Amino acid sequence: MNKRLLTIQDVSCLGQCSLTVALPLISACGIETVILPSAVLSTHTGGFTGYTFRDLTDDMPLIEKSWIANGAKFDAFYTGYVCESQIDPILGIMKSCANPGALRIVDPAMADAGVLYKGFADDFPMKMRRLCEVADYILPNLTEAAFVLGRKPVLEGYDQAFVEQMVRDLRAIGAKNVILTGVSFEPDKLGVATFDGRQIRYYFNPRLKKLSHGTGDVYASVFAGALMRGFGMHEAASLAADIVCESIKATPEDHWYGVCFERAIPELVRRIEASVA
Ligand code: PXL
Repeated sequence: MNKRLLTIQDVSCLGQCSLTVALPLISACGIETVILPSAVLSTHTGGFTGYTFRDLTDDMPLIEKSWIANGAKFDAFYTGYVCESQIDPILGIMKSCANPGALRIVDPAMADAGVLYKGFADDFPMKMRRLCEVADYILPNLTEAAFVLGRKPVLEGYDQAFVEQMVRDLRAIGAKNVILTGVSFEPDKLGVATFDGRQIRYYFNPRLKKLSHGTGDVYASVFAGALMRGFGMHEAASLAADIVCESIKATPEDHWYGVCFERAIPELVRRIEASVA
C-alpha cells in the first residue's frame, strides 16, 4: 500500500529550505507528500533581510476540519519549522488525521551553531519540546538538542560519553528514537548518532563546509522518505547524511543561502530504488 505523509513546516519562497526541500525530496522517495504550511515567508530568516512573514496558525483548524470532512488520514507526520502558537493545533492534527500506527517524525528546526533562529523567543524550545515528547523519531542538531533539554549548547571539545548521555536524556523526555546530527569527534569527520533505546550507533562522512543553510531540512526530509520506504532508522539516517554531502558538493562556493539538493535527487532515487528492489 502506498504510504502518505503529512509534513508541517513553512514555505520560504526563496531559500532552498523547509517545504521547497521536503516536498521534492520526499516525493522523490516515492512517498505521497501532503503539506501544511506553518507560515509563508518571502525568504528564510538566515541571512536575508526584510523578509515577509505570514503566520498561518489561524488556517490550521480550518484545514484540519476540511481534511476530517474528507476522511484524510496519514501514515506519518513530519514537522519542521513551526510557529510557537502551533504546537497544540499540530498535536491535534496528529490525533485527528492519523492512520493506526502513524509515525511522528519531529525535526525541532529552531536553532543552529549555538543560537536560536531569528524571531523565536527564548522559551520556544520548551514549547518545541512538547512535540519531541510524543515523537517516534526526533532529529535535533547539537544546538537544538541542548535547547530542548534546557541546557547551554556545547559545540566542540565534547567526547563520546557526552553524546551518549545526550541521546539518552533526549529519549528520557519521551522520544522513542533519537537521531542527533552534527556530531564530530575528529576535526575532519562529521556525522550522526542514532539511538533506538538499545543501541547507540554512529555514521560519519568527511567534513565538508562548516555551515550550510537548509542541510537540516534536506537531512530530515530524506530520513522521513527513506523510513517510509522501509529503511531501518540507522540506514535512513546514513542515507540522509550521504545525500546532504552530495548536496553540499553540488553547491557552488558563492551560493550562500542553501544547498543544491536538486542535483542529488538522481542519487537519492537510485539508492531508494536499489534498496527496495
Ligand atoms: O532551514 C531551517 C529554516 C526553516 N525555515 C525558516 C528558516 C530556517 C533557517 O533559518 O529561517 C523560515
